Amino acid sequence: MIEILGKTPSINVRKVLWTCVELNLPFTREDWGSGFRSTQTPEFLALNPNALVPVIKDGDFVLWESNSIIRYLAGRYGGEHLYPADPFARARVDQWMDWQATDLNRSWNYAFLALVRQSAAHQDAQEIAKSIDQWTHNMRILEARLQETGEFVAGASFSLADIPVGLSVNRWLGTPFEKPELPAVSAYMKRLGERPGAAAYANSALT
Ligand SMILES: N[C@@H](CCC(=O)N[C@@H](CS)C(=O)NCC(=O)O)C(=O)O
Repeated sequence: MIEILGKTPSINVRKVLWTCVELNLPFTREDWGSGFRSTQTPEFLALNPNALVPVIKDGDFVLWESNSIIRYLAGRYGGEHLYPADPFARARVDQWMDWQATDLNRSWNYAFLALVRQSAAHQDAQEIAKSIDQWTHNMRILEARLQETGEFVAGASFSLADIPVGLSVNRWLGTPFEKPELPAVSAYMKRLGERPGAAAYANSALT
């Protein structure tokens, strides 16, 4: 049984939870991270020296970094339909997963901490506006991509990349500021919402 360490408000933890649902993989989960058990304890740091969630234990095998974890789970537990072996198809999935973890994630950071987490250290109006601009720019890139595929981010079928990207769209929708119409993104979220993993972990109760 896979053990997941991490709280559900964490988007990175929810990547792992949603992947388990897609793979029909049983798991247990413990609440770790700010607001729950501290990741700064020697016990947790021995598992992940970065003091970040998620961490998984699969028997004696311990792994951190959410995207590495979901690639591992797909690779070990029959997820070739989510993470194809063909190098071209796999590279396209990796491209969008890495884009989410770097450019997209970086762009929302300030606005999300200010407007959703209400962080006192993130209340500079100019920085909020800059973050919203960059986030919107990236969401327009996603809109163009989804108009092109008409289905999912890596192509015609659902893939591992739709998990981080879908969770990110959910975060976009759940962060309160004026947003442009992005019709292909809206249709994409409806499509994803039909999946039990998305219904559980990419919904309006969780940003
Ligand atoms: N690159 C890491 C980032 C993990 C991360 O930033 N986790 C946050 C929660 S989303 C965290 O653990 N924050 C510290 C805490 O909650 O104590 C990954 O993708 O797994």
